[in-house]
Amino acid sequence: MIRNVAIMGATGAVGQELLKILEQRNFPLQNLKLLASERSVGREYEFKGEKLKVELTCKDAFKNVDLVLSSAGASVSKEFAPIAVDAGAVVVDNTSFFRMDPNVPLVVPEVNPEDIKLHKGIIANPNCTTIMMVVALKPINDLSKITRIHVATYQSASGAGATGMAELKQQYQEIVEGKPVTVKKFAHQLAYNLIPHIDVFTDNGYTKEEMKMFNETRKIMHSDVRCAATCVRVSALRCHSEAISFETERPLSIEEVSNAIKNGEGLQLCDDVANNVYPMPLNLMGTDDVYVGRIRKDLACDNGMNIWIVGDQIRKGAALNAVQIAERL
Ligand code: A2P
Ligand code: 11C
Repeated sequence: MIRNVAIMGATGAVGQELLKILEQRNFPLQNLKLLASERSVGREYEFKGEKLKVELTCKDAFKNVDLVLSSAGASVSKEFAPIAVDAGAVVVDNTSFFRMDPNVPLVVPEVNPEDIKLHKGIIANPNCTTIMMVVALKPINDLSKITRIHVATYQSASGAGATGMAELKQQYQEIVEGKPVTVKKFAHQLAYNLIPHIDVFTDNGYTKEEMKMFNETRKIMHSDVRCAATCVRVSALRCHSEAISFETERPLSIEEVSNAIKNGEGLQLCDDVANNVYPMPLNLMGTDDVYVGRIRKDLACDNGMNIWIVGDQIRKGAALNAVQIAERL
């Protein structure tokens, strides 16, 4: 029985969304604890009309906590998730640290909810771009096995957290005021730009973000599908977008794919090009589903289709997915 819940990283972009979602979905909890670094201790946030003070993330913070929703970065999870589990809590972890650990289930409730029960204290929440992609591909894979995926992502500043969004806003302000542009969080100026570089580069020339899409997709879908990704940071503020090309074992029609999306869990079909209707980040901030449009045959590949998806990655790509896992616990 979950009574006492802690949000680790409560002051961050995902932490703040967790607070909202727990309230919006009336998550059945008795006590909520907000944890962050010493920088934020004492800061107050409202939850269900009550003011809660941020406390320090430390060893003793997890006494009597039943559930930890954690989003404070990989090194914080590495240190504190095992401590929380030893104290008796289940940890739903938003960071990349435990995702590929064979003892840790990696879960998207629309795709592999059955894996939740395999947990030994920690359940990992996948990377946002992977979550959105597998939610969209699940009902298509049920029609015919997907054998190959090429994806290009268009990831907003919010993927880099609250400080990423603040930096993008500051850069536009500085440009308007004719001041030198501050670049701290991203490798280059993001305003007016695209940066084909998210997370660090690995030995094969792909970034870690791109390899997350390869490895996490296989683990979640229980599939040997291969996914080649190019992950790009764009100057949208919030909501990630993805251009996905996939190949299936048998050819699918546009109608079959559209119907699968229309009836799929956590999905909205948004595909009416005659009226310029397709998903866009600007319209979808704060929404819960993954929106799918531009469904068409791949002209360069037999059995191939192309789709365009957009989702609010702070919600479905992170906080909402974590709360949905907790609800199923
Ligand atoms: P704080 O605000 O006190 O720095 P985001 O991903 O939006 O940048 O948010 C990161 C979250 O992780 C924030 O809540 C941040 O708290 C928290 N955090 C960062 N470093 C630590 C740390 N060393 N110990 C605990 N919490 C941390
Ligand atoms: C981004 N996807 O958009 C990243 C943020 O592995 O949880 C989340 C990184 C992760 O920058």
